[in-house]
Amino acid sequence: MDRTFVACKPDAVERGLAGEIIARFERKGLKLVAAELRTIDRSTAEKHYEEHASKPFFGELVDFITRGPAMLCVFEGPEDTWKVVRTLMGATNPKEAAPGTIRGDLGILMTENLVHGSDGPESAQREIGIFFPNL
Ligand code: IDP
Ligand code: MG
Repeated sequence: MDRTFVACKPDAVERGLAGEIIARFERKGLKLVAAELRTIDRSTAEKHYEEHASKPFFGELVDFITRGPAMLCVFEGPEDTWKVVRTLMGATNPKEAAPGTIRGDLGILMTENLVHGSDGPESAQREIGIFFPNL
């Protein structure tokens, strides 16, 4: 089985949408194998998003992801689980995300786009290791 990392971001938890988001992945056929409601600390957030460290929005992104509890999850499926998750998430900018996707149905702002999913098998392994080192 193949695993990936998902986070229902603080905006999703604030709006009471963590259950809705998790349910969409479950209905697709993915299995929830780990979950924890946790406020991510700043150094963990900076490590998680290190690929964006040089971007102008990095500070704002770290402020956002650490502003309150996020629902951190690991999902498992038969293959390419990261890709299945990304398809259900929709485009990064919710204004461009297709209807039927999480971001397309539930969000408007790029800075409050509800959900994170690893973008490949290597980042899935890396991010599971950051957030669930004992898994
Ligand atoms: P992804 O979440 O779809 O993988 P990334 O390009 O990895 O998108 O960006 C990480 C997160 O950074 C996005 O989900 C979004 O919250 C934020 N972000 C990306 N681009 C911008 C931007 O241009 N302005 C503000 N925030 C951004
Ligand atoms: Mg990304």
